[in-house]
Amino acid sequence: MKRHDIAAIFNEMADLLEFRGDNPFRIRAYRRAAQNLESFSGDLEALASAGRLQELSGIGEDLARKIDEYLRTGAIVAFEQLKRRIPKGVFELLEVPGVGPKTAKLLTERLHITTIQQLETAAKAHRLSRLPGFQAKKEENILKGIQIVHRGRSRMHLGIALPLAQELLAFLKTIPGVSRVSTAGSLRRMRETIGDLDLLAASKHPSRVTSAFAKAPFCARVLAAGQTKSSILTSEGLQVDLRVVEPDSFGAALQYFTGSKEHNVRLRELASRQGLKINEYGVFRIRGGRRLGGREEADIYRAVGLPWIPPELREDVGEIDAAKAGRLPSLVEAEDLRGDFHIHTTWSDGSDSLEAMAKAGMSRGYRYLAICDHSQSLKVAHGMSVARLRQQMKNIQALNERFPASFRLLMGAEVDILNEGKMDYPNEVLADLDFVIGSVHTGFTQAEAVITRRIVRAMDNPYLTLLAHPTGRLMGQREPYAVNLEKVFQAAKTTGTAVEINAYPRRLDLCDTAARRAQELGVMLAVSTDSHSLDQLDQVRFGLGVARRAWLEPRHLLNCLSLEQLSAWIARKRRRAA
Ligand code: DGT
Ligand code: CA
Ligand code: CA
Ligand code: ZN
Repeated sequence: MKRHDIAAIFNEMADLLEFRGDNPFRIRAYRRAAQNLESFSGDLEALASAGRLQELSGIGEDLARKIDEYLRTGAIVAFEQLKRRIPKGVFELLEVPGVGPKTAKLLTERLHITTIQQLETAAKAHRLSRLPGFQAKKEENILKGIQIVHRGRSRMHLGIALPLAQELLAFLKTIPGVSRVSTAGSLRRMRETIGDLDLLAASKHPSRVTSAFAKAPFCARVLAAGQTKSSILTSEGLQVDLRVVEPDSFGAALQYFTGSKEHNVRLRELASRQGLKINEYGVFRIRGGRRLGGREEADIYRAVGLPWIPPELREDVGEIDAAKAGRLPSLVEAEDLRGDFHIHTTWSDGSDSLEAMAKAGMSRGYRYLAICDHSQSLKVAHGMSVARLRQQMKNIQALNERFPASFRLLMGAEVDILNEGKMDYPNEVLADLDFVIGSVHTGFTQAEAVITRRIVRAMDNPYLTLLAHPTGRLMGQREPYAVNLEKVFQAAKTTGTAVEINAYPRRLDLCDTAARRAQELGVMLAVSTDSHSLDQLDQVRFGLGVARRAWLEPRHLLNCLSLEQLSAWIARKRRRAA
């Protein structure tokens, strides 16, 4: 949990430095370090006490010292000093999308606005538009941003909630007498955001578990404490509901508290038509009350004549009918993935080298990684000139000669889709690449017809293999652009272009329902991580969650293909266009 705290501090330092007009490189270094800390899955304290913090990507001597300081003292003096030099209200204002450090300065100095509430009132009264350099449009955007803050505060995205859940489960397992633990609720169903976190433990001595839980270091506030139930708030502001049940009812409770509520209602209807009753203790005959099971989740489904249904499908979206008909999908699993396509390195805005990324890919058991750094026009992300791209391709070829035959780096690029669908590299350059991603990184406010045509035209390019983050949304920060996905999917199908499920937890783009629709239309999909450091390869699990919620099987995903099948798939589009 400490790494979340430190990441939050680094992000805040970046904002405050920006507010003060500090060196942009220094600001970026803090942001990158924060990102890397968020995705780091190892033991930070162990690394610190071994004096090895600098092995983390993006962490140099200075940042390592600050992390160390936080771990030892619970604070970073430089941060405290910086904060004291900034007016108080700025912190809250900076949370609003559309309010950057410069705007925050104007708002505090000219209008003495120091809360989001005051900002909302002022914007509604059009007092912002009287500020120098302010347009009505900007005022509108700030109001939209305030809405996002309100929404974003109520639910937490999986990228934060899932690692937190794992830490809490690990804690529960250490309590004597706990025989089984699991997540439940929306997190177990891998929804993209979590309202509260539901946890389940089996023990014959429930009150020992609930009281240990309420005294745990991560517990910031106890909301409700009972013998078998406990609700707490963590320091991250996440509410956690823990239930402790008899080992013999663990399966029934897990089924009940995993939900969704709608799925459970359906299942109970089905049960009652068969003279059965399901509750959190088990499944029972209504007549006579005989208990048919409840230790395992599958007992519940079996009693009503169904196979076990994976949690990701339990949304009352046809899963019970599919189960009845024996037509549940064989959902894609982590082991089915043979590679990742969306990988950044130090050649653009990533923080690890080609070789480090390749090794991380190999150690995950991948067969290939497509290196896709940014293209020339994306200057803020150090997009590569054609000459640099060619140089990188040479380096990749040289590395491949040294790697075992079971693993290949693919020469790729994440190429900006410019206006009117023009690609940011000429075709003769694209033709020399193994793998081409196309992305929209500019013009997010274009009208639906304009941005849709732009993307559809890009897909006509024979070298474009994968359309990345198709809607551009960033949860809590940026709404999707106005693209018409239905038209994009049709074009993807006819041109033979794959569409990405970007696994970056703030993106998850496509989302579950859109990905399911794409699959229904026969579009090939890919789960890729958009990794900017080697730890982020792990974020594939969030994309896998989306893929499973979209009912995807291995055959629907480009990165479940062998290298040979993948090359053939890419070649087919190129040939068709020739
Ligand atoms: P969330 O927390 O908003 O992300 O969504 P969930 O699905 O985790 O909802 P939550 O935490 O309110 O409840 C967890 C599970 O407990 C829910 O998925 C199903 C079960 N549950 C809660 N309330 C009810 C209810 O009134 N009826 C039924 N059948 N199940 C319920
Ligand atoms: Ca919940
Ligand atoms: Ca709950
Ligand atoms: Zn990218």
